[in-house]
Amino acid sequence: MRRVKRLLLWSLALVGLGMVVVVAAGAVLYARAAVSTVGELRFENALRIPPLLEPREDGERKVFELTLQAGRTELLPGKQAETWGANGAYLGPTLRAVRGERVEPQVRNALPETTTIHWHGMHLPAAADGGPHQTIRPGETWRPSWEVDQPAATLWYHPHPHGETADHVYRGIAGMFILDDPEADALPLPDVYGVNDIPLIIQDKGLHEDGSLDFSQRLISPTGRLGDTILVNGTYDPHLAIRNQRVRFRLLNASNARIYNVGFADDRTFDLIATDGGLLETPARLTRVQLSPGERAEIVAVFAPGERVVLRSFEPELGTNFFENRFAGGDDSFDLLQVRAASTLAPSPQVPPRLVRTDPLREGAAVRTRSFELGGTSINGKDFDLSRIDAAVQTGTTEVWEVRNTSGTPHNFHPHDVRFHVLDYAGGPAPPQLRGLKDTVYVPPGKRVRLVVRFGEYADPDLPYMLHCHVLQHEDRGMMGQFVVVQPGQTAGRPPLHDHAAHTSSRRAEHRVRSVKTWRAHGSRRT
Ligand SMILES: [Cu+2]
Repeated sequence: MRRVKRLLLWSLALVGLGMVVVVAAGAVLYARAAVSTVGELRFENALRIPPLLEPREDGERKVFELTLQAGRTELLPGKQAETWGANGAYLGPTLRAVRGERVEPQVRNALPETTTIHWHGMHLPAAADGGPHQTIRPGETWRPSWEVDQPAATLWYHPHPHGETADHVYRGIAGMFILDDPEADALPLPDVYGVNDIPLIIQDKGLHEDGSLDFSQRLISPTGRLGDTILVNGTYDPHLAIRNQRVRFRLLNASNARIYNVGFADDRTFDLIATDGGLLETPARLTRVQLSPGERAEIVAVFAPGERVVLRSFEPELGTNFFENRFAGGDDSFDLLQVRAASTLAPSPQVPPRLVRTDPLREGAAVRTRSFELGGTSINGKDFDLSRIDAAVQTGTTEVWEVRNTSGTPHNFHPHDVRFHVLDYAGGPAPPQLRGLKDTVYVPPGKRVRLVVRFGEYADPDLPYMLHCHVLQHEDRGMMGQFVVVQPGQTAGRPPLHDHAAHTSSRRAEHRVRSVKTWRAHGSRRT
């Protein structure tokens, strides 16, 4: 009897000790998970501006030559990292075209792996979209072509290969694709690229002491890779010298998983003039604009002669629970860029109170409602399948898409080819930054977002467009579906399948081994 009692006491003590260890480990992880660089940067490096890619005029077409290549980059000054880029070792040039022009990017893959290039936010035929069906094998050149037919906007391009998007984007392939139109050109907005119209490609990286990319991730991260070093246009610790009173910033969240809540350190207001799909009807005076992966915003800020002010990412509002919030970056803050105003600034006209008239998308025009539930690693309970078409929509129709996040984890939603309006957001009206044309939207845990979407004229019953969570690890793990646009009376066909399924899985296994080796070779993380 006494032995039994002693045994019981011992086991209780062990269980108690175990619980203490677990709680302590949890507390340590929790405490270490929050990251802030606020007040820690010195803004020593001039912000790099991605060069504008000069197109070749070929008859009626504008040809943009892009070569995807591996190289070495100083992500940290004086240190080398192995990176990927387009026409260079990291990131890519800015492409620019005017509404009505026919463009033809020629994308040559000089990488050791099969990839794709997706034109995020672009309205185009499915065959030109650059999703996982438009693979470019090493040594091949892909030549999609389409006529630009949508309002002026800040779009971007990035790889989108099946199961490898997170990795290929993290290595560094991304660039802006700016669209212009006469209506936007007529507005007195800052528009001199690199002078008072500044692209800001915001990315977080994990970097080792030796400056190389860290491919590991935090022990607990519901959204995948979160880095503690911020690069803007690939520049570490950047500053930007300006000579104009008003400056337009084209913000792009090109990160794998991190969500930024962008504003100025002194809480000055700025005018939000455009979101993903283009200019707003009227500017919104704000102090913060939050961007989940893939989202863009254009803001115009006013500066005083000689001043220095920091553009910062404040703690984002993720709408998650206490713990998840910490591990998804909800308690993180970063200094992004220091703006240094010259002692005399050229005056700039005020942002006009009315910008453009946008295409009205009305709920009343919707022919049907579809629901998409984001949970686990799937949409509506189904993991991504290259051979399955999840929805067939008809050319020229309007639909209401209800997107619900049924999990406790941050997700967002991005359908290819289209722009949408947000009808209501998490049970209320769309906040100011979601009142314009969008192509990517954050969907808070447990909440529903209703979108009104209009489909275009490009029909293809076999080749689908993607709809997915733009948290890249979620997308790679299966939170993606496919829709086709069909003519009236047509039904969905079958996607042509290439060799990429088998090819990808063997490459992934190979890659995992390589990542582990990199991790072992470099050991410590940068702090
Ligand atoms: Cu997600």
